[in-house]
Amino acid sequence: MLYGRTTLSKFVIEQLHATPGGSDLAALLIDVGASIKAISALLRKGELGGQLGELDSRNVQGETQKALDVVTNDTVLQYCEWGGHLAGTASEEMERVRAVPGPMRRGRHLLAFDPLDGSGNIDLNVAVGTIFSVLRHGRDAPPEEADFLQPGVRQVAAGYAIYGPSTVLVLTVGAGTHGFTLDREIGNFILTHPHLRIPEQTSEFAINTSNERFWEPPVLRYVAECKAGASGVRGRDFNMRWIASMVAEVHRILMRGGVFMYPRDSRDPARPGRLRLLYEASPMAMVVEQAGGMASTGRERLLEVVPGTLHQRIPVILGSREEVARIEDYHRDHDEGADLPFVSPLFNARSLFRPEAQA
Ligand code: FBP
Repeated sequence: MLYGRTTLSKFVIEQLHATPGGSDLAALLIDVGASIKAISALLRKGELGGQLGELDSRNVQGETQKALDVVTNDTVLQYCEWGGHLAGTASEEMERVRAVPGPMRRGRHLLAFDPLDGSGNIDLNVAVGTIFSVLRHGRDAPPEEADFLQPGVRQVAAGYAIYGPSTVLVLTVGAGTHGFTLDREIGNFILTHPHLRIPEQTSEFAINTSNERFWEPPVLRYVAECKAGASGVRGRDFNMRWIASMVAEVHRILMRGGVFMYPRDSRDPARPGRLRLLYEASPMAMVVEQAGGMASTGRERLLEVVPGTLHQRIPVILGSREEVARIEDYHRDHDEGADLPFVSPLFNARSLFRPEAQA
């Protein structure tokens, strides 16, 4: 089979050889691929690997760290720092930016990553993933936090790996989104899903409805319409999914369409969203846009948001283009006060939106 013969290495070398800095980026992505193979091998052992369970430590977000959060973070560093292509790294598990330590050679790229997204699922044997984003480092000095604070449109590569029944690496270098399946027997990622396209329409949505009382009216309006299905304004039934692993949600959307929301909520005013901009939202937004989908905060294109801090959180709405555009319209209606006829029934008849919950 033709596609079975294109390895990740061949693909990135062919895609990037003619672009400035392309060989370095290709070499870095091959190292990222190697780290993903190592993580995949580790995760497959499950309980037998002796690495499951929680640690006493917390990460910078105050979340309890799993042993595997730390091990997988170290794995990415070990595989990617030595090659001379990276200037520094930032990760969910590291409070500060880490410049590539001497005597290793320092390169011109920055890698931001979440080594084990959905790690709450790891003990349950449910799919988890690694998310990564590559930016350029434009100066000779070791990188600092400010060097990472670039909007997602400046990413030169982004992607994720999903560790499920098979391990799949999904990658974009700005020319479409492509999926590679790990062939464990030969140890290579093989191009199996070239030019992924997200269907523009969908009847599937993913959101954690236990947060409903904290949502804003535009999200309440959208979800209420989906739930009303064929009996409501959408005139057709919708289906809901929630895996609690963003990688698994995004992967499903790439395979068959859908919309994923972790929207702004009022739980904690200091945290307008749950997901981290630099190493979760931005790379997924690039993957989704390059596959013909759309990624938004509800009020602006995710890829244009300029990060203010390394671990900034952001509302995320992404997936099938027509649905995300619709949800953006609902935010616009709300901000212009044009949605009262739609949200007032939510106040009155169905009690979905309680103003006191928004205070
Ligand atoms: P971690 O990176 O800490 O695992 O958290 C991110 C995440 O797992 C996302 O993948 C997912 O969308 C979300 O948290 C699920 O959170 P919850 O189900 O608690 O709302």
